Amino acid sequence: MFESSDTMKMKICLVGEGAVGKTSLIRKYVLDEFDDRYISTLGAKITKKELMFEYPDNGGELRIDMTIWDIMGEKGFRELLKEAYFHGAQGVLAVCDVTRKNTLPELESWIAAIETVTGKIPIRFLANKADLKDQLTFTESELREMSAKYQSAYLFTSAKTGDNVDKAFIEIADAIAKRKVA
Ligand code: G3D
Ligand code: MG
Repeated sequence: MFESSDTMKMKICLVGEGAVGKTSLIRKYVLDEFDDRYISTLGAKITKKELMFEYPDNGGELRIDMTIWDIMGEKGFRELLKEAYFHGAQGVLAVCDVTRKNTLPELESWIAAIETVTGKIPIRFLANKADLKDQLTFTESELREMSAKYQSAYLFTSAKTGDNVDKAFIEIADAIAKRKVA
């Protein structure tokens, strides 16, 4: 049950290989609210977004203060800084690029790194650059298998067209909110 004036803070991390589209997805989602703070020592960029959810069944509205962490793709940094990156993260958007096959299996090591810090948390797999689906290098069933392995779900997204971008952030926020009240 939510009180009508509740605010829930959420930390969401985007992970995945370089150039899969993490930064572009965040920009597309946040639009004008883009916050350019850059923590150079961490190699992570933090953006804030506020959203309101209505849960009629719970008789309430929920304000969500979302903090989105854009993790740079260098693996060397990941091992060194994973505590700093992932501490307190409540959800992951695991991003791969439909035009580069290895970006999907690479997500397993990203998820392993985050889970050693946070334990199990909600994950959504995003197969980005879906506007280039004619260059698809893995099958939808490979994507489905990967997400099933983590009891998760996947979406084809495009930061270019905006396809499923809002949905990705809303779904992960919803999964986090439901998990918190459960
Ligand atoms: P990263 O933050 O994961 O490293 P970026 O990735 O957001 O920097 O994106 C890497 C490149 O992919 C960028 O191109 C960006 O424009 C492109 N890109 C990101 N998302 C999409 C998408 O959905 N569709 C297409 N077609 N391109 C996308 P450049 O050329 O600037 O390097
Ligand atoms: Mg980036």
